[in-house]
Amino acid sequence: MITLYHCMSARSFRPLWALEELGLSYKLNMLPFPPRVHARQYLDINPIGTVPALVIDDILMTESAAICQYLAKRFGPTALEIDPEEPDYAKYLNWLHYGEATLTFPQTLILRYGQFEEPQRRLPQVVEDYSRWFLGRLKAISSALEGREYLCQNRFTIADISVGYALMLAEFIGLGDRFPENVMLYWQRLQSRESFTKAWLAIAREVLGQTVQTFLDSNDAGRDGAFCTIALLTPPQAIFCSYDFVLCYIPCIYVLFLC
Ligand SMILES: N[C@@H](CCC(=O)N[C@@H](CS)C(=O)NCC(=O)O)C(=O)O
Repeated sequence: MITLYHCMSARSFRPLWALEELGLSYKLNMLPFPPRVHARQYLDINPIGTVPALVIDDILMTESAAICQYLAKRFGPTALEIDPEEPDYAKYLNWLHYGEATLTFPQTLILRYGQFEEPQRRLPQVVEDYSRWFLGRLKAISSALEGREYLCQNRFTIADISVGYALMLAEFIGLGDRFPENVMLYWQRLQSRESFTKAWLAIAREVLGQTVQTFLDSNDAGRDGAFCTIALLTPPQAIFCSYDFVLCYIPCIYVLFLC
């Protein structure tokens, strides 16, 4: 049994997307953000209180890129990973970790000091500096994509999931219109995958199936913005989620939770 603990828009989207790519069955457990404040019992599962947490065969994993790597290896062989014998193996590992370590971390600073700190603790200079820092690091992605549809070996891999999540978060926080053109096209290509839509539908099912109270309780958006989301998918399935509201639209059904 695989259980994935996830908060809206958090890095746990990476393993969720990988689970859908691999066609595995899993239990998705949505938590209010931040769980260490709003779901104290979660600390019994993951003592550091972060998401993702993936529990499989009594093993706990808490790093989003490592979980993707584990799933691909354990449930492969799959084209989602690159073998050491393939020419792009080193690039693959590099992009897999670049997505988290280089592209996601600066965004947590942007969110924290731009939106979630008390107004008197906000630091516009940090927001500006780390926005530029992030956009500067995107240049490597832009170069890597020249003449390619995906980052390595001309096929979609979990390295694209890792970087794709960082692009999703960047779009949510308003940096999307500053992506280089080929990065934007790449991001659109990633979103058009069936697994991406299925991941969002899994979230929608879980949100619709659980008590609204969980979301009503979570009104502080945490410190790194995992609950701050505006996600728009191609109709007919679209989900808009935000700090202020969660709106899920599944064909012909609108549900509005006011938080
Ligand atoms: N490097 C970890 C970072 C995990 C992490 O910090 N997750 C954030 C959400 S995106 C979190 O759970 N924050 C809540 C907290 O710090 O209490 C990963 O890639 O999974």
